[in-house]
Amino acid sequence: MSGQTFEVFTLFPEAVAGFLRGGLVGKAVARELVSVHCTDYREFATDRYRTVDDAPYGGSPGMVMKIEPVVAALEHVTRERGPMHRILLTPAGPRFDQRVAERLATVPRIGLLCGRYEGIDDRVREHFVDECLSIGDFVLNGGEVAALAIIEAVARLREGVLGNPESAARDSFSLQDMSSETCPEDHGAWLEHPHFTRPPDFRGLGVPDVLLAGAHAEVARWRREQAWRRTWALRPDLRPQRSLPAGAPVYLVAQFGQGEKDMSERSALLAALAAAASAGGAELRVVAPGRASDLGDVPRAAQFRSLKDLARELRRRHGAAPRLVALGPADGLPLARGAAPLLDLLAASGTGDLSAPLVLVLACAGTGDLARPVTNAPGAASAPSSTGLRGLEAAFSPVILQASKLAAGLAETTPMNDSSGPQPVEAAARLVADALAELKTCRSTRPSELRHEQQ
Ligand code: 6GU
Repeated sequence: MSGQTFEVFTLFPEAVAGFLRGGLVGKAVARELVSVHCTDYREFATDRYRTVDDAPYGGSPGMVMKIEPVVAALEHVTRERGPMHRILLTPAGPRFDQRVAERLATVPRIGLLCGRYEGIDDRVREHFVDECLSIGDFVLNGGEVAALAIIEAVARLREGVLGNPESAARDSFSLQDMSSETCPEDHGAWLEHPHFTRPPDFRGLGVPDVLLAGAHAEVARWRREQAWRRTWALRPDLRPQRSLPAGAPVYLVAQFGQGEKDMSERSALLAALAAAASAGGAELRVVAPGRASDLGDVPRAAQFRSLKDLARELRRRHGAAPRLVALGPADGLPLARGAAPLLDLLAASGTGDLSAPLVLVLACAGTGDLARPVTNAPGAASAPSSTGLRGLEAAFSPVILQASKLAAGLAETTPMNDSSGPQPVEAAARLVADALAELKTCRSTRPSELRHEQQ
């Protein structure tokens, strides 16, 4: 890859050039990986006073940069050093971000036009540039700081500019695979995990043990989880939009224990879940050991005596091991809101195959709430053996065990929490309905994933 050139157009060429002499960009310039030219608009002003601004037509406070010196500067540089991709820096442009930096890193010659005053005569934007960019929702006195930010962000992505090319790939906002190579279409931007270095103790402030122990796989898992937590807590807007493949079957399972259960409560719950399932494109199944008579309108074919029986049936029907996810405020594991954390969990748990049947299990052994958890988290052993998850590894994909472990670890992350304790049936049904509806939208709006559809 040969060098990349930035042509900066500005009224303050010295300030811009001065900054770029320092740091990694300065080194990259010295090594001819990157070159930067600064061109002063003022040199292209033609009157005696070298005027580059004028009062706005229509009247308003402030001055506007004149079109002639700007276009003269552009044309001069184009003649001297060749054409370039022209970018106008303006707070009214689309937002510059890491995706844009990655795109610009592939462009050999980039022109950055800095405005001052109230901006540049708009005919420049309309007829003389290829795109506009802003670096954020705030107003600077001119585009110079924005140009510097863009040069630094773009240049560091060029081969050889950073000492260690891997660090660019691991930065916050870069495309990272949270599912560790198992789910290639599932890239997204995540905030980077935190870093620590010596000393291991500073005024009593320690470093996470897992990093000191240095077991590679454990460190990698911890970092993924940290990136996941941080992104959810600080910038949930950044996380990738995951989706289930269009044809992926989803089952909603109401699981009743052997304990006494108010009949009207039970049928109200079943009705609510049936509505949630059908609205969300899922099929309802019921697991209830030996109480078929209580299950009202639920067809026999949808009733199972145990999760194991259900798993066997689903494997027969779909030819793939179903993945089981327990939903419920279990052992400090709160209800996840919406489909997003669920999908993250599945992806992060290491399954590449999001098209396997997904089984969402609601535990409803109590009366009127979901206090009775179904979970693989420690403590799950207390669930009745016929309906709990023990011994189910053979029937369900082992992925689930990992997913649940991860869920337990991630449960504190604010945005996915509902810490209000056991949910009344209606609230739980509503949460499930929301999650299913979201899953359904994901599935129907992502045609690129149709190839995963089951045959
Ligand atoms: Cl590109 N220019 C100016 N003047 N202000 C900004 C900006 C650019 N991006 C954010 N604020």
